[in-house]
Amino acid sequence: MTSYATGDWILMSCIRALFAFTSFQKSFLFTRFVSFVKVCGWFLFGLFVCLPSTTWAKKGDVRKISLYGFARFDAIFNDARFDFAQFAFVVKPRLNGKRENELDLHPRLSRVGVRLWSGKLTRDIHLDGRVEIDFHNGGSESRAFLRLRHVYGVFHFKGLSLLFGQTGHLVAQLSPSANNDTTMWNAGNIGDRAPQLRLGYSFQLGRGKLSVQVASVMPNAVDKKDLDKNGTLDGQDAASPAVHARVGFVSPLWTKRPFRIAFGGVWAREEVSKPIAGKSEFSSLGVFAELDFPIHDLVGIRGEWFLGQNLSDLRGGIKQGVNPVRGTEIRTMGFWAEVWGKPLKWLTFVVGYSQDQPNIEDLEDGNASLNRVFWVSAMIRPVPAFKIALEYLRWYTAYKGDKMYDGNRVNLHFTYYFDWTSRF
Ligand SMILES: [Ca+2]
Ligand SMILES: [Ca+2]
Ligand SMILES: [Ca+2]
Repeated sequence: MTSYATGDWILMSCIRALFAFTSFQKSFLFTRFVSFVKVCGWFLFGLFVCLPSTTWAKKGDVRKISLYGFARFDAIFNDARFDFAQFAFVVKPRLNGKRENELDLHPRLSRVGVRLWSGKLTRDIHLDGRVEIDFHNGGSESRAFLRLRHVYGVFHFKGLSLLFGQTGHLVAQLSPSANNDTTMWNAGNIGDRAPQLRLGYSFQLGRGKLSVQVASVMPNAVDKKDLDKNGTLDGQDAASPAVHARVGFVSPLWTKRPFRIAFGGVWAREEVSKPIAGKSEFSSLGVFAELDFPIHDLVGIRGEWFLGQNLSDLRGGIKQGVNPVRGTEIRTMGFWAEVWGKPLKWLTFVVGYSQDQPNIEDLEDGNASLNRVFWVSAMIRPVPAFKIALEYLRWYTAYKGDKMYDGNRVNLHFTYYFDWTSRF
């Protein structure tokens, strides 16, 4: 305050000295003029003081931003009753033997994302990140709620990386091209999204790159499992994170698209305070494989395979992790595979098959014992900004002690893409 008063006195004296022998000093405008000069003077002084520190603060500031996403509209027709008409996981048993039709129109998969790249924090460390949302989180059909898909930052230090936030599960990262909503989850495709802390190291191996990663993942982020209904997720109750590990290899081939193979494993514990059929602890275990093999620029195959027990939190086992009647984990195995063809630059065809088949001995009558989907899709993208796609899915769900039910699902969707990048 003292330095402000001294500075103010010096400024005032200078102004008075400047106009000491003029009549302007006596005019009514002089006070206003002095106030104006004072404000400008202090503003410039503040700028002068702050500018060097602002320059220092720029270390690690965002240097590049990309705003991306799309507006999308889906029209879906089902000729049988699914668990959800909009986002199907299983075909439901027929009510009174009746086959029912369903129709759904929605824009919920529309997406907005921001990618951020920061300047170097030190000579070797830099930071980047991402926030991405869509609108598939409930609400009415005209007032959808936001859904957080990705929100994370990543430190990079030479080959090392540390990711903190939420993104896709570390294992089983591929997804089929059709059914972009439930992506054949619980029907052969495994791996969703969850909060996590992920450490990775990657290095050059021949012409390709090998990466080794391990992650501490929030358990029950997807299946919300609370078997004893005590209000605490059973993975939270166990007080240990799910551990995911993955080794992946990506290498250029004779094609534009790279070859990719990966193997992963998952381990997690769950605990209940009120025993379920005499058991208080459950474990989740799984092994995973991913393959993306472009045979030619015009054709390729992709797919995944998994085997494990209590995998409902990763979308395996047809939504079934633990059998609450017996207090035992449900074992399951599943896979998906698709062949894609791109005969023209703007045209892609896909044919695929997937299935998830829990061990029938681990199930009770009425539990889903097999969930399988066959799909064909055609995608037309005449310009990068626009895509129209038509998908046909033939779906089968079998129930123990009952029979297998089938359903046909047709999905037409339109997408307008945008992508804008700015550098500072
Ligand atoms: Ca997957
Ligand atoms: Ca619980
Ligand atoms: Ca506990």
